[in-house]
Amino acid sequence: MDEKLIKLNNPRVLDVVKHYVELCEPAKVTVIDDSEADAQLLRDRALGGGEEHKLAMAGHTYHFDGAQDQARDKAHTKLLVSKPVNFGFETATLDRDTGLAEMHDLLKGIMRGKEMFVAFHCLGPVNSPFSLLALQITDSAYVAHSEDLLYRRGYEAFRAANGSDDFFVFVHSAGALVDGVTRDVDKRRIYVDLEANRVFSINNQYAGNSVGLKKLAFRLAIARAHREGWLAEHMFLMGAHGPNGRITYFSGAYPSACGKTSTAMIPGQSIVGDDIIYARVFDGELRAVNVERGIFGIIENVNAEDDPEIFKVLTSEGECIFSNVLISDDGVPYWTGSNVEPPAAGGKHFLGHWVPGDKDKDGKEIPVSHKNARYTISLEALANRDPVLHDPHGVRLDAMIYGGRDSDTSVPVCEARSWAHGVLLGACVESETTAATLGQEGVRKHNPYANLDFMTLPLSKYVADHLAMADKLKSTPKVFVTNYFLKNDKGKFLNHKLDKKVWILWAEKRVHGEVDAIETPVGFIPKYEDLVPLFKSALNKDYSRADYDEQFKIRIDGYRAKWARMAAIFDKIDMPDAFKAELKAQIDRLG
Ligand code: SPV
Ligand code: MN
Repeated sequence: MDEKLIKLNNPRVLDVVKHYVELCEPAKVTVIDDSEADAQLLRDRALGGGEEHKLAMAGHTYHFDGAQDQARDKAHTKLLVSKPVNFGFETATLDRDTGLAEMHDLLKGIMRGKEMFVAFHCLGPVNSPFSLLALQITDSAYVAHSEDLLYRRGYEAFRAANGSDDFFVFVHSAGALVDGVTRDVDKRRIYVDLEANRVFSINNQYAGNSVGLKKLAFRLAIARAHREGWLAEHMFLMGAHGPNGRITYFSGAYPSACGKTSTAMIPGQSIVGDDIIYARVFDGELRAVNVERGIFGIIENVNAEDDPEIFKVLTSEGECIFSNVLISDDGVPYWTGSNVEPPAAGGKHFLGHWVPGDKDKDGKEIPVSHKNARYTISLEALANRDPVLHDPHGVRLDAMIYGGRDSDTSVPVCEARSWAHGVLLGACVESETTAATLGQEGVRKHNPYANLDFMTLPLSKYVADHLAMADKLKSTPKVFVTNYFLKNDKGKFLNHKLDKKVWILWAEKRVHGEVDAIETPVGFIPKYEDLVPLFKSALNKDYSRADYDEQFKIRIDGYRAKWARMAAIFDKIDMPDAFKAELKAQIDRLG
């Protein structure tokens, strides 16, 4: 038995590891502790095993997921349930016994000839009342390496937990590899076993499927938070910098392609995290931490002008894993929207060799990188990282934002009338499909709290937990909704990308009661005269009355249509009475 395992003095850890060693039959088992030597071992193994390759820049590597493994596999991610559950929305479930039996068969011998890594992590800062422990078993050094960049090391935290059996378990296998890429994606399965706080994930590498600590742990955490009276949210966490050095912490939930990372990265502000938070009440205050310590971010459109901080990290020495981008013959990564021309000779692409102008079988041009191509970096690398990142007490959350994508109705920023109204607005987040996704453009997708893909609770319970926060808090955070995508009738955006800085700084002032607002049926909107000085100081722009009128007019017909859509959805779900009353009041006000 491995000495590092024995030292943990944890019977459950020993049982779990023994069980999966016997079942998966790896050729070798390597236990990872918090040492730099073990982190280096993972980097070396990822390179040696062909899952990652070196790039020209020191510390940079690249990884390809297979052509069929480029995004989260919703259809094969299933919640194991012992009896049918009415979630109030579509979610894939599977009878627990059936799922466990199937998984047992699939795991049998899956690691033959491979090395099994056993790694320990802490979700949230170490030595923190927010944090949870997680044990990852995987045969993918790429997964273990990614987790080392994205999560805090937790071997010592496990030791300190003194034999506690309270930890999440993730069992992953990339399955058979060809050229470092999963072969049997048709047998990809991700089974979430809420009852045992564990998740199985096999025959995949894309981090949204494979990295247990990310969206797999998040699903377990949502259910756990409900049981224990706290919140696990699909939210960024950032410090908005107000007057005289004041920092006000905002969290925000946005469906993908709605501006989440760019809001967390607004110039002049500070980032704590870009994806997942845990929030708890202490002494009547809602406080939050970033569960992660890195970013697994979409690389498309990251360029020197729009994302200068991230672009700098991606083009400087230091640890960074690029996935599914173009790799030139001289080991330089290229991606769509970087404002850097790929070489005429092309290079290696996740689909094979690629040269500019290559077309797919339908005659469509193949882009430089996959639209979900990613970078994996540590937050430490970012110059705008907030120093509170590892504070075990977290930060006081003063505001929450729900961001949608709507071309024709919603104003750029609007403050909810109350906490309960904010809970309603979060439940009614919608995002229009963009040209970048398959299918028709401009179709509105309802995505409550930007959390639909990860919800492991009936929506009614999740909403009830949010409503109940009002009774536990001395004062509730202010809630805002944003829409960066309003267009005029000629299809032109009404706002510049950087305008979001003004909306956030306005919201920051609202939190502190420093600016007034206009009450409308849908919430409070900014006054023109308060935005003018913010546009000037933040962006050095003269903001015109005509622009304001166009952006902030209340498009009653569009709003009525939105709330009719919402009423139709929520009529079919058994929601809490307070929620139904809020929804009715919203519709009545618009009437
Ligand atoms: C998201 O899709 O919300 C992400 C990336 O943050 S993934 O890891 O795929 O979930
Ligand atoms: Mn996410």
